[in-house]
Amino acid sequence: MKHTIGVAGLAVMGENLVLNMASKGFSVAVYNRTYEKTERFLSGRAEGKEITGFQEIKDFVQSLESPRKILMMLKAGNPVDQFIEQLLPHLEKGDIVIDGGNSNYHDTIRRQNYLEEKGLRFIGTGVSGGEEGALKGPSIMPGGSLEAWPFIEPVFTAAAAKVEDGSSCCAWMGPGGAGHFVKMVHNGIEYGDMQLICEAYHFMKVILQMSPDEIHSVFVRWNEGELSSYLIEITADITAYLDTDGNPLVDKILDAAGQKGTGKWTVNAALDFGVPLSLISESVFGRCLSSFKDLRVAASEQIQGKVSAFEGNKEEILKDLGSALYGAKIISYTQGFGLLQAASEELGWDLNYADIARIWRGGCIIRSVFLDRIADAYTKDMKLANMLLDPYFNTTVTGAQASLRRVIVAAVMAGVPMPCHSAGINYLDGLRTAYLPANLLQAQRDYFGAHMYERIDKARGEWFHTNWTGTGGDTTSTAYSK
Ligand code: NBP
Repeated sequence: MKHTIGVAGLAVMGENLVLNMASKGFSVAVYNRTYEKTERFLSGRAEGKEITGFQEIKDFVQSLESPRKILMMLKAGNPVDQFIEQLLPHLEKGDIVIDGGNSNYHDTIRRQNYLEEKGLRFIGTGVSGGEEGALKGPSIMPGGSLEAWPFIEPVFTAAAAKVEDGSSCCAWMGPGGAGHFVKMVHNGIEYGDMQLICEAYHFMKVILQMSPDEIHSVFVRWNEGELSSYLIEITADITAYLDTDGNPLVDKILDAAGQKGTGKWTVNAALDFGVPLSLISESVFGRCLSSFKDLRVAASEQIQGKVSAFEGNKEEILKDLGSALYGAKIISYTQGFGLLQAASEELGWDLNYADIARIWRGGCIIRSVFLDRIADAYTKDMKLANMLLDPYFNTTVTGAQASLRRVIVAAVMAGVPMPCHSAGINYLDGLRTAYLPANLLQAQRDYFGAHMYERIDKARGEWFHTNWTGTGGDTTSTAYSK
């Protein structure tokens, strides 16, 4: 009997996805570069299940039903290219190679073209949910060769998380790198959500000087309302977790954040597509700044600044903090979906934003009740120019504005950084401002570089140059709008 699907790469994600697919009734062939890991898996967690291991790539490939479906769960980057080369001699036309790792979408576009030239089909898919998601049901975001999708769909939709209405957290994203791009933006949004939560925690701990128990209770309460989400839930758990000496473990963890790169890619993409992604960018830079621990310790001793406790009404500012967090979260998702929109339009992906919000409701790290609101907004208006123009988000952000301002003012006065909340209000104020001082900026550009400007009393697209000093010539530069 041939196997339905083959999985290459038996680290934490691969192993758990294999067990997940086997539990849904699919027979799975497995391969890992280091064979001892395959043996350990077969005699351990895979024992007694419809899972067969292979030491040779050739045997692994030949054990699969046609067209062959091979899911790579490998370290992103060169290992994926190397493994594709090792697979190629054993594949036949029509076979389907799937990359389920966190690959860069540019690599995915390149790999799809490369494999399609050889008559093969390629899918680049985002898989989110970490170890537990992979085992119990992740959110799956496939894209690439559309003709391959019907062969993969039954396995992926069965393995993906299911939400309350029974729908699967897996949907076809689009051609080329669409799946990995959506996963990348998911991770960027995750960075933003995490930093926003950390800023709220910092505010409670340092400005309001709340005890670990009090902070824990706030996260528990937040998880029962509109902020309810996996990340708030785990934060509640983390803040209650005690070390062996009975003190909160979180207080003993070094404040230097790590990162694997998908946040940085998201920010790079925002720059490439020319869309503001300031909140998520601040979350990436926040991790960078945190990692300069020694420098910060030295600077904390050398640069004087105010860090003081809050003197106003604690109950009220705590209520503001919850509203501010929700408002800033809405702004972060607005920017994230703005990036998806820009990429989709420029690369012709035709992304379905409502589907994206729906498949993020379960399985993945950013899962939350709030995503239903985004799905509703884009279902009502697929061409929504900006999420904040949707009536629900408009009303909610307008309602949260005052809280967001009060919280940021309190943080600035206390000398405690809230870069993501601040980026949020600045974006909002920029967006809802019909006039920005770019008139002066255009004048400066024209002054030193003859870059020309448009005038408010003339039609758009008509360009003017002024000889500001009287000594310049008439030659102008090209007008750039991005
Ligand atoms: P890792 O990212 O740690 O990758 C380890 C796997 O890659 C092992 O099976 C290893 O084989 C294999 N590998 C390497 Br390294 N170089 C190879 C090569 N040249 N040829 C063949 N195989 C090679 O595993 P992971 O944490 O399970 O993640 C898998 C993918 O899923 C990654 O792209 C990751 O970014 C993504 N992802 C991870 C998570 C998570 O929470 N961990 C969540 C979502 C997505 P070996 O055993 O022989 O060394």
